[in-house]
Amino acid sequence: MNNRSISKLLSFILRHSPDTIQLTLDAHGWANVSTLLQQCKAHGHHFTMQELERTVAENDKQRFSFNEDKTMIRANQGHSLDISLDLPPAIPPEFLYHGTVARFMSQIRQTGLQKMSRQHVHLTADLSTAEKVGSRRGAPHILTIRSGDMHRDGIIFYLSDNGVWLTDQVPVKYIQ
Ligand code: HQG
Repeated sequence: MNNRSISKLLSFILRHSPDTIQLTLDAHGWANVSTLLQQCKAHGHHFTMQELERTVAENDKQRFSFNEDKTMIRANQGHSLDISLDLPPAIPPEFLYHGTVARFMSQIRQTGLQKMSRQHVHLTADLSTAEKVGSRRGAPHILTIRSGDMHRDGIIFYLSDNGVWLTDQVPVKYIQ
């Protein structure tokens, strides 16, 4: 399988639906690598450890991490599954960005940014990433978030292993 197909499959399995291949994740989202390979194969998705290592290493957003001895793997962010990434709270930069689309704006203006089907609201420190995230749904609409003020007001942020800023929600008053 090529990197893109493996990455799409892993995103689905490790973030949303390990059950579809009878895989179990631990409380922090880690899956056993040999069980993953075996269960993927049993469900018609055959790829080797070498292909998996290549996909993880070359992934454009570094979506996945191995543990030290490569016996476990997890998605770095984006879960809808109720797992705890077990990240330490982190101090955000003064401003962060969120890429969305115009059609969501009236609701966002009323209720702020909500995590919707995922475990966190996803924010980014660079505008170009926010533009890419927004473009997945149409013409991107970029929101600037006063994350420094949120932090000083006691709202907790986490930084995923692939550099995505995560928080529970962004109340309207912090959206510029
Ligand atoms: C919107 C990708 C209405 C929000 C990206 C977004 C990211 C609201 C959508 C990661 C709302 C949720 C996550 C509200 C938020 N009312 N709409 N109150 N609050 N929304 O996919 O941030 O490529 O769950 O603006 O790069 O788009 O998969 O979140 O449009 O890092 O690795 O509801 O997914 O990563 O959509 O994307 P998502 P997202 P990967």
